[in-house]
Amino acid sequence: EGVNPQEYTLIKLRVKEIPAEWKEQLGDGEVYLVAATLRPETMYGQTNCFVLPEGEYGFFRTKKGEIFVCSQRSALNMYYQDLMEGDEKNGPSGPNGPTSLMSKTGQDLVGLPLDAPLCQYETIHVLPMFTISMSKGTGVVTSVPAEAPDDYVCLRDWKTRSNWREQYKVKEEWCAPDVVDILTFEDDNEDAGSSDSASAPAICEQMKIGSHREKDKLAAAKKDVYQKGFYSGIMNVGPYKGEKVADVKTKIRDELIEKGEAVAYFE
Ligand code: A2H
Repeated sequence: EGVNPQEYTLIKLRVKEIPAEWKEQLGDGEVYLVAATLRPETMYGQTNCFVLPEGEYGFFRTKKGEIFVCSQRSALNMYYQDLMEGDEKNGPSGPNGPTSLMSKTGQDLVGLPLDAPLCQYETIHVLPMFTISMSKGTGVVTSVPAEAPDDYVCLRDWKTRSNWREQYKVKEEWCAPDVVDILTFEDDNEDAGSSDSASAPAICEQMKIGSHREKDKLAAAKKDVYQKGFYSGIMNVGPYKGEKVADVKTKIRDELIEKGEAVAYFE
């Protein structure tokens, strides 16, 4: 952890149907998987959500009475950032931190139906991603395949690999959403057919990335897509259609937070 904290936006993905056997331990309150992102302006392009199958996820009560699903480590950060309920007793070693109502593995979360803010799909589902780090963000990643190479290749893996689907109990319909093209680019010209030449799918196909486990290739693709998206991207959906990403990114983040659909989070 460096000297300068990184600010993320936590996107609240509401669980639309809570398994009956969880309800007793959870009690009242909406349950949200919370995904850390650096690109809140891309949330129009969400197609699914990712968790680490062997990762451990806690269910933590927030100060507003909601339940956040995330890593223990991020819940402790949220506690210090005054977002979480916790054990108020201050022992000699300080507060004991947030208490988890329940704990599940990522695999247990696979398939949950979610309602995601700004998303063009009414319901999206939780899928596994093998490259998630439990020591970054919340351990939950929301998937925007148009702009994030990892997300594009991982979703493509689940769409195309029936043996993986079988092994991880992933239903084909959960991987069905198509990429939503949320940005266009200043240097696009229609007849050249280059409208998505800067997007993650085009770059991943060009680089022949074979699966989402190819970390080095994905790191290179990511750099490329991010720079183009931020510096020459123009919104192609939503109320800011036609405006530059650089001009609306903060506005879109602030509106999500104001509506209670996201929170600021530092680490
Ligand atoms: B980003 P940085 Cl559209 N493990 O959000 C792996 N990846 C994680 C993670 C974890 N524990 N937590 C967050 N992330 C992802 C959107 C997005 C992101 C777009 C384009 C690029 C992009 C939609 N996914 O990130 O290491 C999240 O994906 C490119 C780096 O802190 C988060 O933002 O820089 C980003 O990585 C944070 O990565």
